Amino acid sequence: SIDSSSADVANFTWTKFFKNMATFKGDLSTLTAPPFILSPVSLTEFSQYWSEHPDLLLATNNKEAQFEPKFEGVEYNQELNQFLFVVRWFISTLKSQYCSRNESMGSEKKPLNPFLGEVFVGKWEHEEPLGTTYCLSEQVSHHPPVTAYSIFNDTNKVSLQGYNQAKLNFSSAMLSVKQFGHALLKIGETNEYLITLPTLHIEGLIAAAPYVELEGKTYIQGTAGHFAVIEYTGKGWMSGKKNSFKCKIFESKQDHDNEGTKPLFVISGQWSGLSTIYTGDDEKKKKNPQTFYDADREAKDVLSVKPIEEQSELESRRAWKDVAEAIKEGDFNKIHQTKTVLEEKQRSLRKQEEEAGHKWETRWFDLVPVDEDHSSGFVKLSSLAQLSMEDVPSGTIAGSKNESKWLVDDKVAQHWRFNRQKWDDESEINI
Ligand code: CLR
Repeated sequence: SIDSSSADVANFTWTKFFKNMATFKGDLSTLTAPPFILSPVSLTEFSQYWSEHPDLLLATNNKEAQFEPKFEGVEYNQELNQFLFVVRWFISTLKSQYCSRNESMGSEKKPLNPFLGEVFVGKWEHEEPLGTTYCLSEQVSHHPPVTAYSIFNDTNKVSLQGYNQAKLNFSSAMLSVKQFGHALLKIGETNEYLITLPTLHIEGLIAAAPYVELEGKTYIQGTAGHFAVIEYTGKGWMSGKKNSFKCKIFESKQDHDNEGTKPLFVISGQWSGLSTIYTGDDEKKKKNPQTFYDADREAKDVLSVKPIEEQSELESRRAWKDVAEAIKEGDFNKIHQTKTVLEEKQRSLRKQEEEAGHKWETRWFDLVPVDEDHSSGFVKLSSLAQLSMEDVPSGTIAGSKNESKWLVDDKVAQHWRFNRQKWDDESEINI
């Protein structure tokens, strides 16, 4: 049973928080929340969610592996085979990305807002011959908060890079979150995949038990032409199950646009549970269903991170140690006190920089104007998929009304890109 007096306090602060939210618009830095809804984990850590099933990520570049299930009557080639592995790996990342706080803390919580230059690093060590997969995450901007990441395995020649910025908007008892940024998965020397990030919203706010529900779409576009559209339907109107999605895979974006062309495959189900794959021909009749992915059956592979004592002061868990402890203790004063120490330090650093006349330099990532982005396939892949290259919500269609809403005159879009040389030259942070 719950102590009624503390429940009253909690309810009061939640109600107050909820009322404040009614007019809220902005980002993590301006959102204040009662202590019991604070998480001791910084947003820089969220980058690891892209690879908690590293075996599936690495399978995308296993030339010997044949994608299962295999349907008779479908013509498979190397590219299609790889594309199916990419889609399966992507679906496998969603449970980590959007359900893990509910699993570990009982509800979605407000993450720590990373400071400029905060980093989070770790690795997954595999059995031979797969080598090691590294994860680098860096807070490249504080106002607005932007996190960039790179996850790579040199042995297997698979690398993922991307960045993320969330814009929050409160309306009709719901917190709506637009994601800016994208992910780029590179496999071998020539194959690359552009992955867009879905819109989401936070439900359960009135009941003080928040959780994420995805909406909108994710697009995946490959260099060989393959195109997938994943539609999230939340509490599916068909199945009535939470976290429902439907993914259609086409040979090309043109095939997708052509109403007469059936998809090669249709996958449907729950991304946090079981999903089923059909051929485009069988889908309507629900003939010959085959399991695509079962999120409940795959245990996640936890990233290994150095002990806090061995970490640099820029590393997330070390920098936030006192605050995290205070949050775990639910000690309001201590949270405030420890956070103030961190914030004051940041403020004085910025002031010193200003006085010295230089700006903070990001560590492993560069902000690259679109017309100078020669290191990634972003421009080519965006045009294949007819997606906007501007600084607009992820997955916005090029030339759409939605795109023009976000455009700022004369502003050349810039995106965060991993600079491998900078990492190779790194001497202060090691994994
Ligand atoms: C960050 C990038 C990850 C995917 C992801 C998952 C959950 C999102 C998070 C992103 C951004 C911050 C977020 C969070 C869910 C809740 C939290 C929107 C997009 C907000 C700021 C917390 C609001 C507070 C309520 C819980 C009361 O790859």
